[in-house]
This record gives sequence, structure tokens and C-alpha cells, in this order.
Amino acid sequence: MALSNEDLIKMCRQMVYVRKFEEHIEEEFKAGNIPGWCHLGIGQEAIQVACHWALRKDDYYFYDHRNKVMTLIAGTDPKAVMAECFGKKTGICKGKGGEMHIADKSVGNMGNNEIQGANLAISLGTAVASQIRGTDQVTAVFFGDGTTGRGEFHEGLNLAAVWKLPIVYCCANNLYAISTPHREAHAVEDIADLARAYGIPAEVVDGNDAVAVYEAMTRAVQHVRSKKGPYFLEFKTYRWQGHFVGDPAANRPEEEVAYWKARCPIKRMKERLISEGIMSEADFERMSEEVEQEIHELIKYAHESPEPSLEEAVEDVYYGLEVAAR
Ligand SMILES: Cc1ncc(C[n+]2csc(CCOP(=O)(O)OP(=O)(O)O)c2C)c(N)n1
Ligand SMILES: [Mg+2]
Repeated sequence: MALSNEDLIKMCRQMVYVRKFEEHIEEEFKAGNIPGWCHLGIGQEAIQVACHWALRKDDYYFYDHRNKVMTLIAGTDPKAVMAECFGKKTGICKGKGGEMHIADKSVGNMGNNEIQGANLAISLGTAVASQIRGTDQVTAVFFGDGTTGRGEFHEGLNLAAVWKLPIVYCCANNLYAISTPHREAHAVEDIADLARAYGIPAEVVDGNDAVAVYEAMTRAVQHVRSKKGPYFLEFKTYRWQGHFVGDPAANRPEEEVAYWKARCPIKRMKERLISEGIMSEADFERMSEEVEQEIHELIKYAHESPEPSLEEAVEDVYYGLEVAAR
């Protein structure tokens, strides 16, 4: 499907939305209002948004620690996502998941998993299920460059290739795993080469160009949905900040950060829309202000939401077991 002007504007708005969502989370985290850790994907919005445009509502999604905002694009109620980040009772996981472990089966989000590589194994399950049931549902797995050093990555890809499973692998190569540069952890420059070694067709994509991401994802999904087996996309990108909020990322050269900030996915989309006469600078500003207001509402809702009670602490944790909170 070719993207209409309306689609491009909507895609741009979604990127602004997830950026602002995270900027506010950062602010709230620094103010001590969000418990646990905080991992931001600022700089990776093109992947976080555009991949969904090629997927269907009934597909399965497996996200990682960096991608809580993806569930917003999949369709989870933003109020429930914000409240979850705050650990509140009104959160999508009743406050038990927090910013890193959001799951929402109703939109196909099978869980943001923080155990690196776990989703590469677990996602084989939904893919096998689609195969056994004879549906054309696709499983999409999102992970980073560092995760490709895990055993589950290699076991998962091999099995998916041998069994021709309907999986699209989406690797955001943001050049670092915590503070380890990609080039120090991998002997190959392109992770796509690892996938090819398992017999999986793979592409290297500009992960900061939302349209390129969408087009590559469309090719990948078409291949997988037509039961030709898995497909692999490596998105070259960059996260602007350290691994978590509070990590000074002191080992990164300033020029490197500046190089990538100049390639901001939102700036690129905005410039494209303006140069093609689809949107004006004023339209963009108006849209950004509108989004800002919407995020303020979410923050207010999260602040005003109740904390979960102690009695609820073990509810929904152990399946089929009654466990009393002590
Ligand atoms: C099995 C396992 N080992 C180590 C960690 C600690 N850890 C969390 S994120 C991370 C690096 C992930 O890097 P990458 O896959 O490139 O994703 P990015 O954080 O860059 O988005 C590590 C080592 C973990 N969560 N799970
Ligand atoms: Mg990384």
C-alpha cells in the first residue's frame, strides 16, 4: 500500500507523540515519580512507529526494554500505558509491569521482555501456533544489536528458518549494547549477515527514515505472510541517550552524537512533508502543541491514579494459584 499524504502526516504525528511521551517520562522519572529504571528510545521513533504500518491488528508483537511506546502504536490505551510507567493500579498491567514490562494481549503485544534474547525464543511459539492453525498471522520480534550475541538469537533464527516460521525479525542496530560499541562485540558490520548465514533473507535499512522503514517492513511482511518463511530487517539507527536515564554515556564521541542528531527521524519526516508541500512549519508547530496537551492529560491521569494495594501484589502473578500477600 502506498502511503497517502494523510498517512504521512499521521505517521509524523505518531513520531512526535512517542517522542514527547518519552520526554515527559524522563522528566517524571528524574522527579522521582516513576519507580524502577527508565530506558528511552529517543532517536529511534521511525522504527517504533513505521513498522506497525505494515502489520495487522491480529499479528503478534514482541518488544524489548527500549520500546514501551510501541504498544501505543499497536493500540493500547495511552492512559493505561502512562499509568503503568508510574506503577499505578490503573496501568495496563495494574502497575506490576512498570515501564519495562508492558503486555497487552488485546492488541497483540505479547510482552515487552527485558531479558535479552528471551523473546527470540518465546516468539517461536506464536509463529508455530499460526502455522498449526493455518492462519496467515505474522509474528514480529523487536530487539537490539547487543541481543544478537545471545544464544537464543542463534537458536531462534535457525529453528525459524528450518521450520519456515512466519516471523519478521526487526533488529534496531543503535551501535551500542549498554556502553559496548557494536564493532567491539561483533566481527561483522552488518547483523543482517548473521541472518543470511541461517538462510534467512535479510535487508539493511536506514532506520531513521520512516518511509524506508515502512517499505522494507511491507516487503518483509508480504514474504512472511505468504508462508515463505522468516525475514530479517536490520535498521541502522542511534539512541540519543545513555542506556538508561542517569547513564551519562561518557564513552560516546560528541561528533557521533551530533552526526545522528542531525539525522533525527522526526526532523527528516517534517522536512520531507514541508518540501513536498504536504505540511507547513505552522501546521507542524500546531500539531506538536496539540500532542503536548494530550501528553499532559496522561501525566495528570497517572498522577491522580491510585497505587495498587498490598493485597493485589500477588494477584495475576501465579496462574491458577491462590497466594496470600503477607
Ligand atoms: C540475558 C540478559 N543479559 C543482560 C542483560 C542486561 N542488559 C539489559 S539491556 C542490555 C543491552 C541490550 O543492548 P541492545 O540489544 O543493543 O539494545 P539497546 O539497549 O541498545 O536498545 C543488557 C546487556 C539482560 N537484560 N538480559
Ligand atoms: Mg543497541
